[in-house]
Amino acid sequence: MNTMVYVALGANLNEPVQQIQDAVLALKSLALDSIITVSPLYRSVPMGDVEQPDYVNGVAGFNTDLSPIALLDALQDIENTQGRVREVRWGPRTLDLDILLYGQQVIEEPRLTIPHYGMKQRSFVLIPLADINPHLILPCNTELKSLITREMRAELIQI
Ligand code: PH2
Ligand code: MG
Ligand code: MG
Repeated sequence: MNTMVYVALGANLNEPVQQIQDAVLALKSLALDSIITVSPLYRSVPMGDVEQPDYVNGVAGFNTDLSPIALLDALQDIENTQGRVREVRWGPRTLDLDILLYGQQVIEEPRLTIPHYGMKQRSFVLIPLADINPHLILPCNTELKSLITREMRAELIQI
């Protein structure tokens, strides 16, 4: 069965824009007919208390026949291939690929929480997600656009 999924893209080390572009190519291999939609990329100030470089963030959407866990494994493979080292929680990284939405499914498993637990508060997720699907309704029945504030828009700089 094919399901529309949305994946958050983040990077803030080793040429982040290039990291995201490489990740997009790798994601194509997971997508039905290699078709993926990628939002504009944004520069964003790091969220959290760790001192680190600014992030490049975006969102990709595609149809896939991978199960949620198989998708998670595939995303972690791509992160590892691009030199991700798991050190500090919320620390700097060459590449972060987070599953935001898997169709309209709600999943609460030890390895996987979908929708992504922080997405409703994060400008660098909501805005690029709305760029590629302005009419999206979240599984909780909230309209995506209604979560985006003026302050959030002011936080991001489109690259
Ligand atoms: N990801 C984090 C921690 N902080 N800040 C920004 N701006 N963008 C991110 O993608 C991000 C973050 C952990 O995943
Ligand atoms: Mg992650
Ligand atoms: Mg993350």
